[in-house]
Amino acid sequence: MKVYTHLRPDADAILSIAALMLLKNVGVKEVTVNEVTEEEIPETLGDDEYVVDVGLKWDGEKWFDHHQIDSFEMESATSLVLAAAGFPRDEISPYCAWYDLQRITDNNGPRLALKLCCGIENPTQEMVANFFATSLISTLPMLYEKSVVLALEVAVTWMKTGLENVMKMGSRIQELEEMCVKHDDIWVFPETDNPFGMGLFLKKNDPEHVVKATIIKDNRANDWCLCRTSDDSGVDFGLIRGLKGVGFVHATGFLAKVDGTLEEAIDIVKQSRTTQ
Ligand SMILES: [Mn+2]
Repeated sequence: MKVYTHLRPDADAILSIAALMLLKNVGVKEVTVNEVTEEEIPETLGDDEYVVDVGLKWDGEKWFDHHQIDSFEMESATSLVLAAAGFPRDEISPYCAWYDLQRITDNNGPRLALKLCCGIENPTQEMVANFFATSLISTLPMLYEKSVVLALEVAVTWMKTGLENVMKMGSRIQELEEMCVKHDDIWVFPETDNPFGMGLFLKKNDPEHVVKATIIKDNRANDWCLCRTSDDSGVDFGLIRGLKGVGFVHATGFLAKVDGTLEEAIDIVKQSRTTQ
């Protein structure tokens, strides 16, 4: 694989090449990175040739530059490569910590990226966030100065875990969609005891925040696990503490475990409403 990118590649250039490598299953030894000016980019590309983060073109196949896109969405070459492979931003952001940080850093600098992505509230968070941003914007290019192979290896490793989760997420959300039984604003998933993917499932399927609570099977001693969808969903399981069939109730009232039939579990959620 041969990739053309701009001179002195930054984190976006390196990460977009890493994304291409992962998606095309190409190892570091099989990649040649050509640093070029706009004028030096060939007009036509061979079978296994790509242009990232330079070139002012985006065709979703071979050309992945974002500098010509006038958008508040703040695309990056990396996000264009990943989007072309079917990883839209909404699906990537929650599972790849580096994704939004990198994208906004590339467009607006690390200061705004940290503010938007990390919601810094205390010095410890700021320290962690700074470390992360610094490693994004400088470590990858610094590594690159020493060795393109090393920089790409770091980038691929970094990206892999996140994308693996995103990949699992697609089929998981489909599973949840298939098993979801809606009882007005209480949604039940009678065939699973695993909350994996529930957050994104609700984000996609309940954009208006109609759902107050979910019920899945319990993975331990009780029959059902009840969970409110947000702190202000109007449900407080603290209200049903001590009732017949009610086992564990979390101190903050967001989670409860109950015994009995599904109908009884639904009834218990109804009794947990803070506004009747
Ligand atoms: Mn870029």
